[in-house]
Amino acid sequence: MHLGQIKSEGVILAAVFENGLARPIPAHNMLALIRRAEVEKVPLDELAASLASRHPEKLAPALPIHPPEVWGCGCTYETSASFRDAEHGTREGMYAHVYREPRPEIFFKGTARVCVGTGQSIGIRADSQFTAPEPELAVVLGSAGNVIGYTLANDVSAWDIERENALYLPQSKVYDCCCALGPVIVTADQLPDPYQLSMTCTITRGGSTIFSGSTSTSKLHRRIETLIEYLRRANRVPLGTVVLTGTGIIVTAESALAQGDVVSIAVPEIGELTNPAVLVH
Ligand code: DO4
Ligand code: MG
Repeated sequence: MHLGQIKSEGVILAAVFENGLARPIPAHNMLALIRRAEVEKVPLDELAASLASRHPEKLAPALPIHPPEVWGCGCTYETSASFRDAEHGTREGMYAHVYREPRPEIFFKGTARVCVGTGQSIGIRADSQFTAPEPELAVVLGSAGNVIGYTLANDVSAWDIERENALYLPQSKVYDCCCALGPVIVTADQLPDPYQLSMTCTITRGGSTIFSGSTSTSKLHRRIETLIEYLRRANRVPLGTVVLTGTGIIVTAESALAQGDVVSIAVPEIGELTNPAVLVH
């Protein structure tokens, strides 16, 4: 099932998405729906099907969940580790080390405050000259760290700030509109093999494609359950937490995001996450 949220008369509601239409779920946002499914011990898709309106409407998907916490995993694809090491001449090997070691890189990416849904603007820090999209598969967690579903994420990052000094990582990663999620959440039962997904990313500027890249989640160097297990060590993240599993697509410096660029990330089984970029101050 494809679940998400819509905005109706200023109110965010969970919804079931089918054939390009939405069936809103009255009186529940996505967090409330997931919480209720846990409390009542019913499968999320069954609960959603029983509560959803019988009248499909043409409504645009909003941010699919307002996550209490978003965490990012890094250097989970060889391309990301080797690119970052090449960038850091003086700290050669730091990223390759993390790529190889059992403990993954996990960083705090923010809360719902910094998240946007498809169609909404992602941010370019005004003090960054090289901000890049990081297209990633993301998972939504239940209260026991179980995977409820999958969505797409853009871990928008100020790479020049990260490159200047590793201690600046939080500033490169966390700022207004730094995380796009969506368009929908595909429930876990509907995506039995998250390691066989083809992902593409394009950046268009003034209608022309200036970057196009692709990867497959078969190149993800970690098991998703391992990432979750490390995240939850001594850190019981709340229901609805979103975990970004890392980028396998690295954009070129010539394609550094500029105001007005449009980034599209697509996985056929999940949909397309499309966001224009704006400067944030
Ligand atoms: O430390 C760098 C962050 C890495 C990252 O976000 C990624 O590989 O996706
Ligand atoms: Mg990333």
